[in-house]
Amino acid sequence: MLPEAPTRTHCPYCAFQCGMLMSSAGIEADADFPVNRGQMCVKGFSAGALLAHPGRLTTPMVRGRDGRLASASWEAALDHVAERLLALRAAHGPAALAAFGSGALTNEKAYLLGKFVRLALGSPHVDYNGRYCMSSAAAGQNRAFGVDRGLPFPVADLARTKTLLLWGANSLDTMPPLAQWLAEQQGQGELIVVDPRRSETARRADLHLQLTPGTDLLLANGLLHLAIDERLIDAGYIASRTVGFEAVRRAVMEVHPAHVERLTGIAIDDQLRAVRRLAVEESSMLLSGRGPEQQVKGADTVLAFTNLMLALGKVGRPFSGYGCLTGQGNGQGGREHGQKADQLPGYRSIEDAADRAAVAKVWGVDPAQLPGKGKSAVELLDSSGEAGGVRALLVMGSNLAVAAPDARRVARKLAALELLVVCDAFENETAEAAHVVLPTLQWAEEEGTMTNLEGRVILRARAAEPPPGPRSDLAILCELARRLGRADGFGFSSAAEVFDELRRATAGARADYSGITHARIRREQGVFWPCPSADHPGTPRLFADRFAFPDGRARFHVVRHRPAGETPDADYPLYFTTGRYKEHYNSGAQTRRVAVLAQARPEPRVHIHPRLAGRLGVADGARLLVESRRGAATLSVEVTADVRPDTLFAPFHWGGQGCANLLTNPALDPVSRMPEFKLCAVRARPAPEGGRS
Ligand SMILES: Nc1nc2c(c(=O)[nH]1)N[C@H]1C(S)=C(S)[C@@H](COP(=O)(O)OP(=O)(O)OC[C@H]3O[C@@H](n4cnc5c(=O)[nH]c(N)nc54)[C@H](O)[C@@H]3O)O[C@H]1N2
Ligand SMILES: Nc1nc2c(c(=O)[nH]1)N[C@H]1C(S)=C(S)[C@@H](COP(=O)(O)OP(=O)(O)OC[C@H]3O[C@@H](n4cnc5c(=O)[nH]c(N)nc54)[C@H](O)[C@@H]3O)O[C@H]1N2
Ligand code: SF4
Ligand SMILES: [Mo]
Repeated sequence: MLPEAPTRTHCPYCAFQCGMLMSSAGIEADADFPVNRGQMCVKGFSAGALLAHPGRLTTPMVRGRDGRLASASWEAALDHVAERLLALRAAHGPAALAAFGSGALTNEKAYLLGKFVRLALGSPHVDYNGRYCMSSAAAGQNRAFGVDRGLPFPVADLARTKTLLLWGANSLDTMPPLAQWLAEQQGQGELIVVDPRRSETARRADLHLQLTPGTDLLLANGLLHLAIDERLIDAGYIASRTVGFEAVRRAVMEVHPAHVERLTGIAIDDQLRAVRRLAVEESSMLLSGRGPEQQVKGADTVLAFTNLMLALGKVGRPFSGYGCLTGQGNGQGGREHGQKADQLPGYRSIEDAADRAAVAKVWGVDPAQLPGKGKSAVELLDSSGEAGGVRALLVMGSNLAVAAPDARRVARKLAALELLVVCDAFENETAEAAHVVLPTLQWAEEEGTMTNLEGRVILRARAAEPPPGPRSDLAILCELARRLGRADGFGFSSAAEVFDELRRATAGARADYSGITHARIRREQGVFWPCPSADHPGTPRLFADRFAFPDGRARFHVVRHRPAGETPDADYPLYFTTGRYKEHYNSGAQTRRVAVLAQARPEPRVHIHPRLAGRLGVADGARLLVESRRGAATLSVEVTADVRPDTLFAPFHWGGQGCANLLTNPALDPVSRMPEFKLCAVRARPAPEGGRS
């Protein structure tokens, strides 16, 4: 049920968190919200279809002895979950219980999920799908700058930078309203895009560097080499604001431009043009997307970017610096408030005594009661079915069966769980494997705060009447905690109450929200963290004077190119990379159910260069069987010169035979534990007759 008068809220999908007005007349873009300024993409405009969707889950479902999911009352379903959790804990200890959260969750939900796992389950194991998304960028920024806020400046600053380099981000499809800021930027400066594919965004660029997949780190080191050769670096800045340059200088001087040209495929002239543009006097920015980050060397690649921008003296200067374009709706806040295996709210560390003490005090427990660090997402799931591994998993806001790497293995791991509980508004592919499915409210039906890609904390207001049946994730966690004998600390009756506790738990921490209130968010169109007190203005721009290390200086790190987890060879001669369509969102659990989006993009297609298509003997629309060492997918062919002749591309928004993650490599970055979604080796041939997706 939608209100008659328009209500201001925000989109359910990506980190741009467009402001929208909802009313019974439909959804309109909010012209006053300063990030999207009256624009939205087709996903946001059509999001209302999710609320009244006939396929929506309305009652809890419990799998019976006959193996089928059948409707159950809330009482019965919650009792059943609690009994099973208690029994598994008694038999195998608390570490057999775990939860898997999401960057789609509000700050309040992410916070409460972390608290639930540590106190009500008593387990160290909580992680979330941001591990698949932001972990490499986060690891890099933390190590270089001492804090990780995706963009250390507002989106509006992009329009005013002289050179904007988008590295492996296809923002025109993944954040379409950003186009208005890019158009302004190109009106007075230059846009450079690094992507192995001629994406929509690359098409718009003044310079497109179409590198060999997986060679980003080498190219970034090569650019720094040229910057040093050409005397473009800023010695004064390096001396006064950073530490560790000398070792990096020595390491990158061993990286010869001709070698870089050979491996990356980027001509030295183009390397030179790019680095000269980045070094321009006034201002420049390097922003990365998932292209270079979702690799086994993603965290080091981000450090190669921060090295470059620090050496050029850009970070913290007006309209300049390094940033990453956060992906999920609350991909930023979701990585700050304790649903990560090694983390407590406010970016506190679960391994730091002072941080543990601060949070334990707010939670009213002894710090010794807080478990230690848990397993990261892929490892957590991998431990299912193994001795000492996870036996019960509560999933809130992720469709692992489609979105996690090596989907066949994921299916086996989900099947090996003794208890899989999925909280979702829809029966997604992961819910199909669940023992219990709990129907949840959707974005516009409940209030909560989100932190957008700029670090701006916003309020997603309730704009629609909740239907009878589904419940809020917050209520589900509180109800389960009570049944697990932990009512204390879980007596919340609104998101606002949870937010109040979150504010206290983050006071004095790196991501300090203590000065942020709902009233301020409404009045100020969002408040940027850190915001340590009610009279603090918030912090739209970081690093102008200092970095978040005790000495205030940024860190250089020596990072070296290394091969991908898997590279093409005689058996699997092609690169396979994955990404997104404008019309679909992530695992597609939501957008595949929206008619206009499903009609616009009914299926995944594998993009293939005309030369390769000719060699394989497939034409547009034919079906191609793509195989990796882990599995096979059958996809319909889209012949396009936008991909390299050595590379296939497919979106990952579908399950079934066309699921891109049947092919991907679960190899992990050693630091960020990010899987290598952007790169594996495959072979391809026309699908045998009858091959369908
Ligand atoms: N329409 C739409 N928008 C979305 C989403 C969505 O699913 N659909 N999801 C949201 C989320 S969660 C995220 S994380 C963001 C992601 O936003 P982006 O990072 O923009 O999205 P991707 O398409 O995953 O990857 C970007 C580009 O990386 C390129 N790439 C592949 N391999 C390499 C490589 O080796 N090096 C380099 N440099 N580039 C490479 C791909 O060709 C692709 O064009 O989008 C958000 N917005
Ligand atoms: N091959 C390949 N795989 C990838 C990627 C890639 O580029 N290539 N990208 C990775 C990235 S960046 C990401 S972010 C992941 C995303 O992939 P997933 O983790 O699967 O995330 P989504 O598809 O966004 O959402 C999953 C579910 O959350 C539900 N949901 C939304 N909001 C809420 C809420 O408030 N509460 C509850 N309980 N449920 C909610 C939705 O209905 C949906 O069913 O995929 C990763 N997988
Ligand atoms: S999906 Fe992202 S860009 Fe599109 S309307 Fe929603 S918030 Fe805006
Ligand atoms: Mo993401």
